Amino acid sequence: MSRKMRAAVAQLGPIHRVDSRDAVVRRLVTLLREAHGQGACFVVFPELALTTFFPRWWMTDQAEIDRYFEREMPNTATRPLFEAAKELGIGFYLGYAELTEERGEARHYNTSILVDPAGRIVGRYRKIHLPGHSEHLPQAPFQHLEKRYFDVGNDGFRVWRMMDAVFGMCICNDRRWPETYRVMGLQGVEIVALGYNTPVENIHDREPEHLRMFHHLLSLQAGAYQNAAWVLAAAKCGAEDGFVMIGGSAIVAPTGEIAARALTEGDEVIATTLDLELGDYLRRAVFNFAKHRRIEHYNLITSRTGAKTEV
Ligand code: CDT
Repeated sequence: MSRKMRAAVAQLGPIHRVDSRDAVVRRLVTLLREAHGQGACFVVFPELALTTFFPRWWMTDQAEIDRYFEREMPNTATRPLFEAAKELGIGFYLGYAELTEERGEARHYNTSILVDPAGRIVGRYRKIHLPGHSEHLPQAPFQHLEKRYFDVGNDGFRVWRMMDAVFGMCICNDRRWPETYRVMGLQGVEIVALGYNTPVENIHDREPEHLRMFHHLLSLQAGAYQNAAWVLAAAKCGAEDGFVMIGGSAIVAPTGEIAARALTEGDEVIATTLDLELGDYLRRAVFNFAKHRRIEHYNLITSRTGAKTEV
């Protein structure tokens, strides 16, 4: 039986520090309507889609930091997005900064949610591979303070069944790590949704700019192919207060081929029809995990974090 689903990725251009949540949500609703107009029943928005990419700014006042976080979801600002989704019958993935309490202590997560076409939150993911640093780097052109502002996610890499397909989620830097996709692949993931904010410049090690886009697409394509899944990746991009991030939002097929790709560095919707059978065929033909994986040789993957040369 052929299983097809039309899905979209909604790329966001820059969000500046002065931009209000209400203004951003109006943009998200416009993109959601456009995705629906293109026939999509699911749309992916970026990481931290409600604010500027604030980890680039050094801040010491916790109240100032917390202004970038959401204490509940939906809330007053985001409710119009949930209502529009319900009205149109379209599901979505949304990234945002989550402030919650665990055992009486404040916790800060870089979070994404999976929302069904009735506007209900059916899944939550908290970013696990937090990049960057926690100390102030005054000489750097900008900061990348995810390790300072966020706790490491504590929900693992899970999957959810929605609209007769198996969905997984990850966020930005997670897409570079093969373990991210494989843990979901082992749970039969068919569609991996992810959002990202990737600066054009790598502040840790100078590298040619073209490699930023190359490594982004390489990661998506390898993750998709090796796990026979569709990968839907949404950028927040362009120059936020002068700090430029890559575009390149893409929909990648389980074959590893790019099925659709954004052309701009602004608000843009791309859509394609996902043939879920394509994943089924690859899971039978090449990546039949049960038949070919050799877990007795994979122990180091979970017992060792850093590389160590012993010869
Ligand atoms: N947001 C995010 O995770 N960005 C990282 C930048 C890495 S360079 C410190 C990324 O992997 O794109």
